[in-house]
Amino acid sequence: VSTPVGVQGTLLTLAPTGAESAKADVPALPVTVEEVVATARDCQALGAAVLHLHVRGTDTRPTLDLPRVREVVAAVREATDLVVQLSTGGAVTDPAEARLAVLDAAPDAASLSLGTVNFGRDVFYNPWDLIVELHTRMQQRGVVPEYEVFDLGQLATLARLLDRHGPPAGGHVHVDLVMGVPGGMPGTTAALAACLPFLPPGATFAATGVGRTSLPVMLAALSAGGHLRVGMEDTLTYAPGEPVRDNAQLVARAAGLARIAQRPPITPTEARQLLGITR
Ligand code: KMH
Ligand code: ZN
Repeated sequence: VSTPVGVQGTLLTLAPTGAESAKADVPALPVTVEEVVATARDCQALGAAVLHLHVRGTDTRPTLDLPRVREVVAAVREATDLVVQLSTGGAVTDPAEARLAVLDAAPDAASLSLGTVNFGRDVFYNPWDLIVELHTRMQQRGVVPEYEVFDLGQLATLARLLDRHGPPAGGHVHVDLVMGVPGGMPGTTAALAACLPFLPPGATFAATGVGRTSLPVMLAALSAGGHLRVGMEDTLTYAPGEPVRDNAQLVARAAGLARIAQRPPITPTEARQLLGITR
């Protein structure tokens, strides 16, 4: 596992849409190609460097339909320099084959969830064989994974994966701690600190706190030298009683806190250097 040198700031990943919220319930959620592109462009200007992308169909519902995924990826690439990280997590109901097929859209990067976790009343299903298949296909295609960790034990799975199946494409390990999911680890400073000794040597990490854990997780991650993921996939309330206006509001807050921490947002070019993305 290689350690990136020379990148000092904070990597801001934008997760603008997700697969859980309905457009009818959250009108500000970007779901059309035009909305996703405008969001990506605005948020890059505010400091986002990576786009964690769940695609919606023309009916506004989550889809893994490959032509649609390719269309959205191409539109974002045309309009921004953001690292395009496709979700292979999809929605909790998506079958493994469709989640694997997302890699055919040739993103720069893709998420790779490291274990099965209760997701509210649903189950987000990530058995070992799927984890290995995603890891191996990403190695073969030069797609750089971001390892999604919902619970401490999943870091033990990451260690086993790297030990048995070798380093990821690009050689660098980057982990995203997804905290505060109902069924996963809590979004607290103590839980984040508990994860740190179990990160692979040389790895970098980001964290995101779902719902009301957004701000405490952000502050904990910054204080621990970590990077940040923000967006309406994870957070729909800006402050108690105040709905999020748009994704830009969340990126602006994260960028401001990163500046206060004296690790300002890095550019997409620096993000590629950090993550080992060469394309
Ligand atoms: N939509 C969640 C069930 C990922 O993008 O890789 C899973 C998820 C993780 O969002
Ligand atoms: Zn996601």
